Amino acid sequence: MINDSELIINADGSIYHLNLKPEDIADTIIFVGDPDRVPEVSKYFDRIELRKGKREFITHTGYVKDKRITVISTGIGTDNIDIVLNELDALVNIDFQTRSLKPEIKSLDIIRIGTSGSIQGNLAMGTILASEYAIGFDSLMQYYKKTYSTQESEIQQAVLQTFDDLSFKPYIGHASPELLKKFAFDLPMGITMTAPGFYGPQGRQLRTQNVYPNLIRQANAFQVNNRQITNLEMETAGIYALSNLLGHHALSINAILASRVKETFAENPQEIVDKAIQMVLSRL
Ligand code: R1P
Repeated sequence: MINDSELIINADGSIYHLNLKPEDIADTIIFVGDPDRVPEVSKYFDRIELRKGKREFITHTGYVKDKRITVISTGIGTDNIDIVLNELDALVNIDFQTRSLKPEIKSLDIIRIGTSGSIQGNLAMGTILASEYAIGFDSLMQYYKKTYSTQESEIQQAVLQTFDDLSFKPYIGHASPELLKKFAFDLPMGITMTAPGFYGPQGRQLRTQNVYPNLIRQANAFQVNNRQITNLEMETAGIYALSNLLGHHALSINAILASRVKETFAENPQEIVDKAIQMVLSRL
């Protein structure tokens, strides 16, 4: 039995931060960072049955044709991903009446539609890219026991060689092969770097002096098994690594809005994100 302080259930039977009850979510869940992007996704639903929210976690559940689907905003960063992933997992895999694990563990399909910056000069602005792997430069997975596949271990070793001045060890996560096949069969794929902040942790210096001023150059030069780090954002590694751990299927789709190599930003960011949203919804 899981106690009251480990699994916090609100008076109405909803889970602590997400404010959702088990019946409020579908088995396929779209993650977006920005709460304002939730209605940008659900406006394409044929029917919306539920709108709820608390803090940065806004949720709409509805139908695209006869497919039930949930879209939820995670806010920024893997600290939020820790909350969203664990609470969604609890909603499907813990019986809230008995506070014990359900006999059969359910796997959710999780698809992030996010915005991201390019790390490679040949990755054009406006590209919709799928993350095959992600590297977490944040500390989330320092707190969880995780085993790695051979490929993930190779990526982690290569990271430690290229980013040879780091005082910490980045972690690795992978996309669901099934979701890659279903949603990203014709998309460019890459390795996504996940940072725990937008400025120093992404190599930006406005009025600061950074400990790792070469992050972008190192990321640009990184190579392993003919793969490169393609892009940089703030959630994918946490989503992948926690989903890998909990047995959920995850895929991150990145709308490339900035180039950290060419030092430019998109003129039509909304259009690019909308293209990614429509593409994902058309493949449900
Ligand atoms: C930073 O501006 C935010 O934008 C990106 C980053 O991952 C970070 O969350 O993604 P979203 O647009 O999905 O929030």
